[in-house]
Amino acid sequence: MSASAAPTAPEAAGAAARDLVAIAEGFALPAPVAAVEPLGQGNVNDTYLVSLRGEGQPRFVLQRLNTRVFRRPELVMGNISAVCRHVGQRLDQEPAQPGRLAWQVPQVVPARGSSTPWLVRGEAFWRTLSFIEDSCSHETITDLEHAREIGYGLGRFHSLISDLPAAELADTLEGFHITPAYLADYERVLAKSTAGRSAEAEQCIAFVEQRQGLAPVLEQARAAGRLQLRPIHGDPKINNLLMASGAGRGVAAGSGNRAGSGQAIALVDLDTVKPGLVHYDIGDCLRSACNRLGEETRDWQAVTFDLELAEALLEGYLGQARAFLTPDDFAHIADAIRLIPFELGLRFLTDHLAGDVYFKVSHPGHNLERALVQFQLTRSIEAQLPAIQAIVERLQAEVAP
Ligand code: GN1
Ligand code: MG
Repeated sequence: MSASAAPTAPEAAGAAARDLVAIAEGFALPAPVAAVEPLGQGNVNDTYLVSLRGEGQPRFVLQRLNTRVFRRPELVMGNISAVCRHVGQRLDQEPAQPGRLAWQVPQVVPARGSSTPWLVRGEAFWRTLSFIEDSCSHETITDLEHAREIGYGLGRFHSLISDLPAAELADTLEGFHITPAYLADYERVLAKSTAGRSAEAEQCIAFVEQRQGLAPVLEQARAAGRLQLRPIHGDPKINNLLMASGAGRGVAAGSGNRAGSGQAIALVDLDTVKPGLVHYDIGDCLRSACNRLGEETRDWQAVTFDLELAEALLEGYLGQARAFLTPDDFAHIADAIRLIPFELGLRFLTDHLAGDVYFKVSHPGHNLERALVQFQLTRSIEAQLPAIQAIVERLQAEVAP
């Protein structure tokens, strides 16, 4: 192709937008597609919001699954369908929770003229889910009430899937949240990365070195039979919890809150739903919500773990989850709160050293900055570990099952 025949940036963008519309049209949507726009801040998949022509049409979420990460995407879809079906049945059977908006589950959309809910175009694997309207999500926590709702949302989700046998879900991401496996990966990558490393990278390497012994704490408890595999979300970070925006639909009787605004109503991004330990979810939710600066801050030195937010979040969580947690589960919550930010920092650091091959980055050094944030958060958690343990023990005694 001659240089003059190469598409200009706007032409290429226009063609890409038309391609996206054509892909969205490949799903059994109730009306023609009007627009497809980027949605959210995912680090792994590409996500778009699909709007349809005509007034009052629902919107949809179109996603291209990253098949370098999710190597068996059809199994991911199987897990999502199983969980959505199960939660749907549970919701149909249970009475409404007084004062609460109905909990919502995204619906999987079938491909047009196909029995499967996905489309393969070249190398790309696409799927579409319903969009939860009248909701919003946040990158950082707003206040204590928000923290309590985030905890409620995770507890509600866990409680709704607590009677789904883990064996009914496929292991779609082997090694996900298995900290010793991430440590082994890191060591392999580190051994190969000899090129000049920044002072910050060296600081992170030293941080990991001092905490090697921490890595197996949850896996050892699992191997010893103290913790069991259950269905989990896998990625319940703050922006995956949708809060009612108060824009419509009303609220169940008994609420003092007119539109139920701010209530957690859904936990989305279900790609990582699979068997795991609820502790991975608890740790991930707290590391994400109790860092007021958010995981993308560049001001990593200022990062702290906010104990007050943690207490509110755990209170919200245990109000829903208390009934199915065992004493051994409680005994490992503080470990999980410390471990999961360490693990995520390790994953970011490994990716930085490997040349940014897993997480999307917006600039060189992005993964290193993210690692610094998670390690600073881990430091702050370590300094407050006795207080965290005391909160867990108090709530274990106080929150009635
Ligand atoms: C990734 O792509 P996203 O933002 O949903 C990652 C999570 C991390 C998170 C950190 C499959 O999730 O484990 O906690 O980034 N997902 C996968 O922001 O690795
Ligand atoms: Mg995710």
